[in-house]
Amino acid sequence: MAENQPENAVWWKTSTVYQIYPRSFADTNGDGIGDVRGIIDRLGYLAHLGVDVLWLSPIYKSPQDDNGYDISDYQDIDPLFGTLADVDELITKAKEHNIRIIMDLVVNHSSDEHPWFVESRSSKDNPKRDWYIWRPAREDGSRPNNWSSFFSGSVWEWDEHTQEYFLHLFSKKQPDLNWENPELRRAVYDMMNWWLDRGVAGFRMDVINLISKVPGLPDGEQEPGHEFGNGFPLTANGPRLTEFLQEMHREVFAPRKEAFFTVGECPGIRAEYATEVTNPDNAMLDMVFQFEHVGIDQGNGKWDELPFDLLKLKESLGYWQTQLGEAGWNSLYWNNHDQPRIVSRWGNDTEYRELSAKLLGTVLHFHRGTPYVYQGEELGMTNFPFTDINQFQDLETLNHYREVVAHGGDTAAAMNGFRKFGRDNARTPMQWDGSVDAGFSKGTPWLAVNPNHEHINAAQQVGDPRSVFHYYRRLIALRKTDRVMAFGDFEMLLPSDSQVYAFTRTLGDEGLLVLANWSNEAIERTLEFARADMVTVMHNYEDAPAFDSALSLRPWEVVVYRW
Ligand code: ISL
Ligand code: CA
Repeated sequence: MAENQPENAVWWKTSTVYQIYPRSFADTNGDGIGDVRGIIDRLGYLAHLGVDVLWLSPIYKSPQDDNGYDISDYQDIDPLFGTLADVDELITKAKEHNIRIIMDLVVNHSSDEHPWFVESRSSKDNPKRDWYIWRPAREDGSRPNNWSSFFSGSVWEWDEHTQEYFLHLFSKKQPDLNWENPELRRAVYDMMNWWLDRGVAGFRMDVINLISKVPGLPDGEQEPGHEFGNGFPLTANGPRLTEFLQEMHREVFAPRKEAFFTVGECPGIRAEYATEVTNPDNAMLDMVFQFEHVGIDQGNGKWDELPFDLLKLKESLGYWQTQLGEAGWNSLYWNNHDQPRIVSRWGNDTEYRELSAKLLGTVLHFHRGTPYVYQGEELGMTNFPFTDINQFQDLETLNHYREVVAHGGDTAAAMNGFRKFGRDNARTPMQWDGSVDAGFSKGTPWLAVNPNHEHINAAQQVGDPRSVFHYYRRLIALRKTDRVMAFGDFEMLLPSDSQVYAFTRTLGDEGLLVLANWSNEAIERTLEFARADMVTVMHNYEDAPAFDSALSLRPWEVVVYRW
C-alpha cells in the first residue's frame, strides 16, 4: 500500500465523496431546476450525513445539450444555476462544515457554442482551427472514418462553411478538443489553476482517458449489417495519455501545497494501466473511475440486459482490489448520474428495499478505496417507473429511440432497456420530503419526481435512527476513524458462492469480516473461519447475530465483525 505518502497528502483516503447533480438537487427560485443556492441551503444535511467532499456535476455556462457536459465558458456559471459569487459562497460555507468542493472538468470536448469552437470553425487558417479535430472527406466523399458516436450516429459532422468534418465522440454539440495542440493544453491548465486559486479542492475529470486520440484515426471494427464501426476501443487510453496527465500534474498540481485530489473518469481502462495512473510515483491522477463492474449486466451495448451474476461482480471487484492494492488506489461506486439506481439494479427495490440498500452500502464501503455516494443513494432511492418515451429527457435515450424507430427496430425492447439502464433514472429530483414535488421545487420540476417520494424521503429518514440515511452516516463516520476499513488488505472469501458476498480486511493483527446474503432467501453455510474474539460492528437487521462459523443469514442480511 502507498503508505510512503505523507499523511497530509492522503486525506482523501479516509474521506467519502458525495456527488451532486445540481440540476436535480434543490431548486430555490421555482424554475424547476436545482441551483447553487439550493446546495448552500442543504449544507447542514450534507454535514449531518458526514461527507467530506462534494463533487458537483457541471454548472458552467452551457447550452445544456447534455445537461452541462457541453461547456461554452469554463470560467463562468450558467445563470440557470446561479453566479460565480454563489459558488464562492458555497466554497466558503462548505469549508465551515469541513467540506471541500471539487468541480467536474470536461475537457475532452467543449460546447460548439464555446468561443474557441466558434473561432475554430470560422476559417481554415484561424489560429484556433487546430484546437479541434478537423478532417476533409475521404477521396470518395465519405466521412473520415466509420466511428459511431456514444450518443448514436457518426462522430463526424460536416461543416458547410469550411467544407470539412469535425470530430465529436459525444453529441454534435460537443466537438472534441485537440490535445495534440500545446496552446490548447496551456489554456486548459490555466483554467484549472484559476479554479484551484478560487478554492476548489480538485477535479473529477470527464472521460479523461479519451483525450489522446489514436494516430491516423483508423476505422474501427464494424459488425456485418451495422452502419458504423466501433472506434472506442481504439481511441480510449491513447498513446500520449500518460504524457498529457503528467504534464497536467506538473503544470497544475505539483506546485501546490494545499490539499486537493483528482479522479479521472476512464471508461475502458484496464486494471494494469489504472494501477500505473494512480501510483503516486507516476504523478498522474489520485484515482480513476473504472467501468468494469457496472458493465457485468450489459451484453452487446449498454441497452442489452444480461441477468445479474454475483460471481461476475465478485470476480471483477475482487480483481481491482488486488490489482490496485499495492501501489494505486480505487474509487468505489455503485451510482452516478449515468447509472441506474443500485437498489433497483442489483438489490430488491420492493419487499427488501431498505435491507438491500444497507447491504449494498456496507459491501461497497468496506472495500479499500474512496467511496462515492450519489445524491439519494443514502435514502435508497429507486429507478423511476417510466412507461412512455415522452417521460425521458436524456439525449442518449432520445437519440437511441429515434435510431431504433428509423431502422424499424423493436421499440418495446428499447423501452425495456431505457427503464432498466436509462440515465434519467438517476436524474429524477432529490426526494427531500413527502410533499408535492418532494420539496425539491416550488415550480414544475424539469424531470418528474418519483411518486414513491411519499414514503422514501430525507425528512422521514433523518428522523428515524433505523433508516438507510443513518446507516450511511455510520459507514461514512467509521471510515474516518477505522484504519482497518481505510487501509486494510482485502481478501475475498467464498469466491464461488453465487449468493454470499464475503471478505476480510486485515491490518496488523486487527481485522474486519463482512458477510452479506445477496438474495431474497435465507441461507446457511459453513465458514472455514473461526475466532473467539469477534465483535459486531455493523448489521442491517434489528438483532445482530453473534459470530458463528455455522453461518445463517436472513434475506439481504449483512453483518460486519471485528477482531
Ligand atoms: O453513460 C454512459 C453509458 O451510457 C457512458 O458511456 C458515458 O457516456 C461515459 O461514461 C462518459 O460520461 C461522461 O461524459 C459524457 C456525459 O454525457 C456523461 O454524463 C459523463 O459522465 C459526455 O460528456
Ligand atoms: Ca432554480
